[in-house]
Amino acid sequence: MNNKVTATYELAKERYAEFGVDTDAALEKIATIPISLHCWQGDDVGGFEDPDRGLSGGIMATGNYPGKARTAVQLRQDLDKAYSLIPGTHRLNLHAIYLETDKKVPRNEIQPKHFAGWVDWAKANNHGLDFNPTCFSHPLADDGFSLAHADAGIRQFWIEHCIASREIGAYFGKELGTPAVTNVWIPDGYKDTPVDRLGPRRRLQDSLDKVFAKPLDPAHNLDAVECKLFGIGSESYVVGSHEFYLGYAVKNQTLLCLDAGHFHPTETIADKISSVLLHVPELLLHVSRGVRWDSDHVVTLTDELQAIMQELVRGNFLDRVHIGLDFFDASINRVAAWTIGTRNALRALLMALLEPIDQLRELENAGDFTARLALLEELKGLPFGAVWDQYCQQRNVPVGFAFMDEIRTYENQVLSHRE
Ligand code: RNT
Ligand code: ZN
Repeated sequence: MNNKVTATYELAKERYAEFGVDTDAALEKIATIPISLHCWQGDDVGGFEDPDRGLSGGIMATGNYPGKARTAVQLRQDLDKAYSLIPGTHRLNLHAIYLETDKKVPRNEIQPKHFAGWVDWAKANNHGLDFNPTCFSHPLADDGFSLAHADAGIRQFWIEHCIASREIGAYFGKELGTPAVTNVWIPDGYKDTPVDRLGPRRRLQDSLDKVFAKPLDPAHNLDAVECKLFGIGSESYVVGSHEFYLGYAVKNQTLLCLDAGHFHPTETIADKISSVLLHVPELLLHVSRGVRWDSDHVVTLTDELQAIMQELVRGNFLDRVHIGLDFFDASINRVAAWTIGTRNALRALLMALLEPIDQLRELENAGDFTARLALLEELKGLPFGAVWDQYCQQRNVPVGFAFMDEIRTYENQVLSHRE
């Protein structure tokens, strides 16, 4: 135990108390909120289905930092390292291409047994699991279409893959006692201006209706759909746009997935949360960071990230929002990328939990917008870092930059020996 951390925390606690904020209560609360780490940061969205197959579908991991995981055992080892550097107990979000098999299994034939290794690991480590069908990086999606494909046979293949994926989600939920969110994202779209924008959307709607036809117990599986504005090679038209999926989710009462990198560069998802939650039961977030054409940079502690977390806390939405991450950077240590991005998501969440929300609301309701502005700005100067350090110390994970020592040791002892 580092006494300086404790002493600094005690002083910080007093400063927050002056604003009526209970820092101990905030630390208790944050410990109950899981973040779903995305498995695909660990191997540049490669998966184990076909090691030689490149990534396609309008997303791209750039960089060739050494030491990426090539097997499920390595990926779990890397994840264990990352979780050991992140305070709290968190989930894992798997993609279908992360199956474990001896011989090649077609995507429309994947089964729970192909993910049993993940379930054993999740049970042993207290992780909930989430899931995603993989409708990209596959010969039958190489022309840029999957569930909205013009060919009925190809559509059927992807429908079957998505149905099989929901069953795997339900298996996770049943085995682990916490529902899996199974999120459908498809790459479908056109590089250049189409003349028929309606046809592919009709086909997607029809495919999704087939995918979701069988009701599954929400205690085991929750369905989500993810919209996007554009991808690489689908710059002019994406079938599953925001309006498409918002409408679909409202009509069918599925979850909507909002990915922070999937909107116009000046458009943020924070403002969408309260609107959408009036019309759908729950939300999935893909916390990410868009940079120019890329929607998947490592999450940093930006104003946008803080605005998202503030909305979740201020609106009392934490019970209805599943927080997932979505970024992939192959140019830096991948375990560090997970650690930095997740710690930032948690830091922003803790900041939001440390707001004197009742006082801010009173000022707003009284029409005192001057004091509302003044208080919001004052809060930015409070000793947040001392509370965060205390949280890390409480949870036995490295305090502050010390986590980089562990990353470097792991790189020397494990990652640098991989080929
Ligand atoms: C792509 C979507 C999607 C993927 C993952 C790998 O733009 O954000 O969520 O990143 O399914
Ligand atoms: Zn996403």
